[in-house]
Amino acid sequence: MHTLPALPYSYDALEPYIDEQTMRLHHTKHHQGYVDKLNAALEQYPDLAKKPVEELLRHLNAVPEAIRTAVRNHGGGHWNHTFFWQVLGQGLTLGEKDRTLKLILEKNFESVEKFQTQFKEAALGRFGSGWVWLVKKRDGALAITSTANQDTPFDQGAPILGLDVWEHAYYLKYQNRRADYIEAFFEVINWQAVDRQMTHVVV
Ligand code: MN3
Repeated sequence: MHTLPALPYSYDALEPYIDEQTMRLHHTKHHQGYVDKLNAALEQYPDLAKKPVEELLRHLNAVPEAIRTAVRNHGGGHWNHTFFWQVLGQGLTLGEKDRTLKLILEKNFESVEKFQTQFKEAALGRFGSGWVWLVKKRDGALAITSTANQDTPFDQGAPILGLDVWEHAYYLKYQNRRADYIEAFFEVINWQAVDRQMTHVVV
């Protein structure tokens, strides 16, 4: 059985950038919903239910067709949100401690500002629901990419940062103003967690 992981901070920890009510609903209703539906899909497949969700998502073609779409959507939803909660946090700016990461961003995007501009463009350009990612490719270079719905970016590289651009992630506070939500996101990135991803991911 897959379970909803606890948030690594309180529901109001990201105020005023991401509001408490959105975080509470997002975690206890949306993320919980993906976990429940993933478990329901796997109920008749005890061998698959034992595997880490990432393994199922990386080998979707090996998942029986009867539950493949459910695993893709709800398993993807579970993995994506679990990852998303980890890369959020306050007071963890891209400062001296993350100098290496800053240099890596500068090497790949010229400057942190240009990285943010490109990331924002990708987030605004994702039509409908989906995610925007910073991924580390096999050659070690970083790239910004986006996926529809709850699809994961594993085929494009190892995700080291992600942003949920589904309306449920921002509508209560920002309504149709996705751009404002993206700007707010830049204020609550846990750069130490991103740095950890960068150092430890296996592409
Ligand atoms: Mn979401």
